[in-house]
Formats: sequence, C-alpha cells, structure tokens
Amino acid sequence: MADPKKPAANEGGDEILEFNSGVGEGTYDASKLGKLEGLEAVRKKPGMYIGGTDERALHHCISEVLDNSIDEHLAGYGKKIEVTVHVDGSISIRDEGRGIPVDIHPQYKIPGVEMVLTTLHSGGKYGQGGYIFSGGTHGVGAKCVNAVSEWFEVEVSRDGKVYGMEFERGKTVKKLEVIGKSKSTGTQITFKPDTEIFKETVEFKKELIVGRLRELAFLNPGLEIVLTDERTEQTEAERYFYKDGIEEFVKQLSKNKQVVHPKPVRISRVKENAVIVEGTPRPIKLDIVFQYNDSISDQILCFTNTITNPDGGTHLAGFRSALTRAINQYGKTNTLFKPKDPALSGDDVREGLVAVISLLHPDPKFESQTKVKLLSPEVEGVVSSATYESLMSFFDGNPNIAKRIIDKALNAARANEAARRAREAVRKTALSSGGLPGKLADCSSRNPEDSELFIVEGDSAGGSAKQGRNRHNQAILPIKGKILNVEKARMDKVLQNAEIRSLITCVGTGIGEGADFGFNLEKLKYHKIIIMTDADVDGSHIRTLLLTFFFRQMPDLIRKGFVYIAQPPLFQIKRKKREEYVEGEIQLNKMLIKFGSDDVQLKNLSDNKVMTDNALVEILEMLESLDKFTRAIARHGGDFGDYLAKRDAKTHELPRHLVKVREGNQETVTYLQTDFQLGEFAKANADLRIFGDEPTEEVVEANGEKPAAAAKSNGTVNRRRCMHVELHESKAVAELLNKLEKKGLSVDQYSAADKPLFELLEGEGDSQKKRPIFSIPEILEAVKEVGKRGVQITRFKGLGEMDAKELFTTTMDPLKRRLLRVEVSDAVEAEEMFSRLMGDEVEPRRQYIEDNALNVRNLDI
Ligand code: 0RA
Repeated sequence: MADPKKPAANEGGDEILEFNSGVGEGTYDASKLGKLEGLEAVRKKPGMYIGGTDERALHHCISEVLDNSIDEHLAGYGKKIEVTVHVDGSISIRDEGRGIPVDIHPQYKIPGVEMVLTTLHSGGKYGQGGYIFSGGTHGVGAKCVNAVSEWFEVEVSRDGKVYGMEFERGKTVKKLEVIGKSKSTGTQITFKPDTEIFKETVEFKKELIVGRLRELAFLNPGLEIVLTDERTEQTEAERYFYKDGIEEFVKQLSKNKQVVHPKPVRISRVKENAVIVEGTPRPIKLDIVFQYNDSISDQILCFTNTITNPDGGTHLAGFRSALTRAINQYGKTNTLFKPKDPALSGDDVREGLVAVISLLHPDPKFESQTKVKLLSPEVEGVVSSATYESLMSFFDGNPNIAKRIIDKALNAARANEAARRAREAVRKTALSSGGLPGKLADCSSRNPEDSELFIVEGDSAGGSAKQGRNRHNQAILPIKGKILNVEKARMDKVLQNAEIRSLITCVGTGIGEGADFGFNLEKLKYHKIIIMTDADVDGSHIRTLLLTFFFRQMPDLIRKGFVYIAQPPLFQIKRKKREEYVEGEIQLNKMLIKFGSDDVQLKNLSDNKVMTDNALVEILEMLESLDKFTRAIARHGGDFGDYLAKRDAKTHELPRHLVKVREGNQETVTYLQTDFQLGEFAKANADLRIFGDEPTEEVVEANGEKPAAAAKSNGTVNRRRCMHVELHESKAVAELLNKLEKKGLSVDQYSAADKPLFELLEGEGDSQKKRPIFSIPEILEAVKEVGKRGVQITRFKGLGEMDAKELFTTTMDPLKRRLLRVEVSDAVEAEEMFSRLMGDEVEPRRQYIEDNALNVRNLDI
C-alpha cells in the first residue's frame, strides 16, 4: 500500500507514454498533439469507453468517478463519500481520499491531476499501481467522464491546500491553481453530462443512483455514503452506512419475508498467497452471508471488488456446489433423510435462499469488458472449500436450524417434482387443444421480430383493442380481473390458473427449467409483450401481478428487454373543437404556454419591441427553466432577486457560494462570487459555526482550516451559526440570463418594479387588450392564464373510456404511442418491491400501493 506521506513523484517510475519531446518547451509537435487529443477518442466512440450513450451509460459515469473514491477507501483513505445532484443536472462526488496528485510530472511537465483527467493511457505513476483491490475500471474512469461532460471541475485538497481545475468537453479551460487552504485531504469532482453525447437523456434518476450507492455501502462496511438531491423540494440528505456490511444487505433483501433462522450465516475467509500477480503472491478475501426464508425463489448476488457480476461465475459455482454437497452430507450423516426421500438437487437446496457473495481479488479475470461473469479459475476451489467447511461447522453447532433447512429443501424437492408433472400437463393440453386460448386475437404475421402481444385488462378495453389494432402484427389477449398472485403460490398452483395458462401458451416460450419443455427464448412468438392496464389502483395491481409473473417465471423476457408497458395519455384537451392527447403534467404545461402565446404578443416597454409566436415560446420556455432555478435558490434559503443582483457586470458570472448565517432568530444570506471570496468571508467571520456542530467542533472556514480565534471562542449564548451551499447551478443560470438578454429581456427586469416593464397584448386594432406586466416571472403566469382559456382538460381514468380508434392512435400505434421498456436496473430494488408487493406481509403492500398506485414510473423496475 502506498505511503500517504511519501510524495507521489517518488513512486513507480514507469514509462507512461512513448514520446518524450517538445513538452513544456512551447513546441507543439505531433506527438504532443496526439496526447492532447486523447480524449477526442472517447467522444467519438463513447460506446467503447463508457458503454454507450443511453441512460445506463449516463449513470455509469457516476460509478466511474465513485470507483476511484471507493478505491481510496479500500486502500485505507477516507470514511465518507458525498454525492450531490444539483438543480442544473450536474453532480458532485466528494471523497476523503489522498486527493489526486498535483505535483508536476517530471517527464511531461504537467500536474498529475491534469494527466489523470486528460490523457488516455496514463497508467503507471498516476495510474492505479498503489491499489491491491480495485474495481479495475481505473485509469480510464474519471477521464472518460471528463471527455463526455459539458463541463467538469475538480477540487483537490492536499498538502494543506485546495487546488482547483476546470475542463469543458475534456479540454482544460482553467489550469490548476490554488484556491484555498485545507488541513484535510480529498477530491471533489463535479460534472455536467454533455447533451451532445447523451442524446437520449442527461437527467440523473435518483432511484438508479440510490441503488448503486446503497450497494456500495453494503459492500464497504464502515464507509458512509451521503446522497443529496437538490432538485427535489425536500433536499434532505440520505445516508447509507452499514456497520455489518453485507449481513445487513441480506437482512434487507429478506425484509418482507418470513425468515427460517433469525440470524444470517456469515462466512469470512482470507486465503493468503492465493494468486500470483506480477511475481508477487497475493491474498483473496471472501465474504459470504446467507439466510433462508419461506419464499420459493432464491436470490444470490455476486460481486468482485464491489463490482456486480449478474451472470455469476467461479465464485457462484463454488458456493452453489458446496451448498448442495454440505446439505446432502449433513442430512446423510445425521440420518435426516427417509429412504423414500428424493436426493436434494441444487434447485431444492436454494429454494428460499438469499445470499450475497463479495470477493476481493487482486487481479480478477472476467468474461467481458462489462464484468458480468467472473472467470478466474482459482476462485472456485477457494470459495467451495471455505463454504463447505463453514457450513458443516455451522450445522454442527445449530442442529435445529440445519433440520429446518433440510426439511425446507425436502419440501422443495417434492414440489419441484409436482411442478415438473404440472408443466408436462400444461404442455400436453397446449398441444392437444390445438394450441392457443380462445380469447387470444392473434396476428397474422408469424415473424416474432415484428409481432406484438398486448395483454389488456378487462373485456371492454380488450374489445376496443381487438377492433382498433393492426391485425397484421398486433395480437390481443384480454385478461380478466386479478390473475393469481404468483409470489405466494408454488409453481404447481400457478400452473393450474387459467389466466396464467393462456398467458404461457400465448407467449410460447414455456417456463422453468428442463430441456424439452422448459423456458426457451427461441420459441418466443412476439418480441414485444406489452402490458396495457388502466392508470388506477386496480390497473397498477394487475400490472404488478403480471410483472411479478414474468420476473419470477420468465426472467429472461425482462432481462433481454421484451416486456413493455403501454403508456396511455393522461389528459385529453379540447380546444376550439379540436381534441388532443397529452402524456403528462409537463407536456400539459408546455401546451398551455403554446396556446397562450398563440393568442398574445409581448411588448417590451424599454424598447417597444414586440415578441410573437416562436420567439415568444422560446422566451417562455427559458422562463420555465428560470423558474426551476428560482425555486432551487429559495430552497437554499436565498432570494433569487438578491442573487441576480450579485451578477458580475463584466463577466456576467453569478455567485458560486451562498452562506446563510443565523443569530438568534435573525437570518442573513450572503452570496460570494468566488472560492477566494468565500475564504475571505470565512476569515472575517471566524466565530461562525456550521449548523448542528458542537461548539468544540469544526468552525466555518474556506476549506477545513480552523481559525485560531474561533477555536478558542466558548459557547456564548448568541452564537452565530451558518450553512454553506455551493451553487453549481450558477453556470447554467448565467447562460440562461445571457440568452434572455440576447432576446431583449434584461436581468434588472426580474424583480417587480413600480411601473410596468412589459405589456401583454391580446387581439388587434381598437379592441386590443393590454395587460401591464411588472416583472419577468409575471410574464409566464399571465401567458399561462390566457392559455387556459377555452380549454377543457379531462383526465383519463381508464382504457375503457376510449373507443377503438382512440385506443389505437393514442396507445397502440407504433408511430404515436409511447412504450416503457421494463428493465431490472437494480436487482435489490426489484426483489424488495416484488416481495413487498406480493409477499405475506400485508401492511407494506397496502402502504406501497397507496403511495404509488397512480405513478406508473415508480413501477419502472
Ligand atoms: C491517482 C493516484 C492516486 C490517487 C488518485 C489518482 C485518485 C483519483 C481520484 C478520483 C476521485 N477521487 C480520487 N482519489 C484519488 C494515488 C495518490 C497518492 O499516491 O498520493
């Protein structure tokens, strides 16, 4: 492990890049150009470096930066990581690691941090040489994120100072400079993903971030991860901290289930000298926790160096084989089997098992770049013998639990046998009855790739769907009422249910395992299976039941992306005899703005210019964004007008910091332009303490330094307290204001004046109406008011309210509809959701349905 006090410049000495000329001498030869353009490669082929440009890749950027922070933690530096999503869509990741090195690289004459963040192949000295266990994405991680960011800032606290540096689309725009002092060490990276790269979306989804953060906290016991989402009205931070690591992970996964034994079983092992890496023998560390519950599904999650391996691999194989071996062996030795009992298979002993396997390996080998499957062969034996030994001694020490587990496995074996017979029966009836259920209106195409199956709730909507569909490639299967709850029922029961049987027959793949009649994706008859239910409580229940069925019985359909949810519009609006459908609130808002701006003109009284149509819409949309920022500043306790007043007259930059000071019940807010000014403010107000801190604790300061005067100050009554917020959104606001200014709206028109600044004109000639407007925000309100006139808005309750043609155009027509593809982005979340919704415990289910019934997106598993 690297010595934190040793300057980084003394380490390694590896050659990093092949060339060594011209750098730092003002010459700009080809080799240097090659290096500087390194990140262009990432922008040209994002797929190669960050796995695409979709939503998943977007969130992957967070992991790339986080992994570096985690590596620092694993190497013994830092106990806390803070993640903050800002209103402008940027995100900060702050750690307490050693800080990215800032010394000048002897060979390339640029600071380490610049090398780490701007050159592609800087392995060696500023690479990851110092880490024993590492997620292994490093060296490419942060610099790739830099390349695909509209802007990217880094703040390094190291050697008593805070250093800052800024980039845009991977290019340095502000060289490394000292921006403050600090006694601590760490790195903070803030970036805003570039819309030029992420064409689909640049919006971070909280659920996706939470999933990964929680997982990381489980896998790194003792590490505290704090998430703040400044975009939401309630900006309270969420904290993930698990002292007992994956044991708490397992408890969480079993949360809404009846457990067979109260305490999870833990297997921890360090196998010294297990692998040789570059001539040095290195250890493998193994941590496994498992617990049985009374459900019929199993869930085993595998990780290598905190990276998830959804397809398992050698660690999973070792664990599974040892589990089967140990249970059969213990049962035999202790005569727990009766002569006519079946032998216990792997499936039988895993029923109701929840397990997390976390492996730390110095040099893991994976099947692919995405690390879905671990290949390292030496792991299987290590895991298998550790598991077998620990299990046998656990069973010996806990004979009652051992007996319960074996009884459970025997039950499973019997039920699995029954299910095998039931499946066979299903197959036979499917064959003998000529195949398809009568309710299905099949399509004429026999090409699965362009065929779609709509599963429609209720006969009336089913009827409309049958009438309205495109017969060529759209098949309709109406289902009645609530299908069986597959979470609670065993396979043989599930298969007796008529609705389920017709569903299985229609889909065509079969279910479960087994060579001849088991699940076979190649037999899938429709490449889009579309669930179409109402936007009410019943509809969401049926949707969940169907999803649970697919998730449990045909998981590959979901995993491979064949299952979709239809998204009927939420509103119908009637205006001037025309009808339109609108998907949600945001679009409705947009529409009202459009309607309003069709009927009005805006006159700017400062120059008497009149804005109409598109120009007006453009301005109104900017005002909508501005409104979002107004609310954000208000949430931080500030006033948008005051904040704007601090705009720098020349550079147009807005304050980067907000400090709220409270003394008694008096509150003042100060805006500070730069990091430097924040430092000066801190010096001048040395008595300030951060809210919530105890008197002897930290004092407000620019960057971790305790002013001597403050350290001495004792707890007097009127102590002044403060809160500091970094306003990352200032960049975006400043840009927006510049754009508005180009359209003739100036910043000083923002706050309400005592005489009108604008006029809203409606109509023409003599009958023209004029409404005086006193501030910029009032423009938006006034236009929306006009937009609402003569508009009738109806909220759709059910699919049944639409006729065949309407249903087709709004929800089924491939050219107009919106489909939501069902993805399992977070296995933990999905598992928890399904067992909560469908399991035995009634209260969490009732609560969940109540909270989320009308929010389709929350069912975005
Ligand atoms: C290169 C070398 C060292 C640390 C890091 C990079 C580093 C990168 C990131 C990114 C986010 N947080 C980070 N923390 C550290 C080794 C440092 C040393 O030897 O002092």
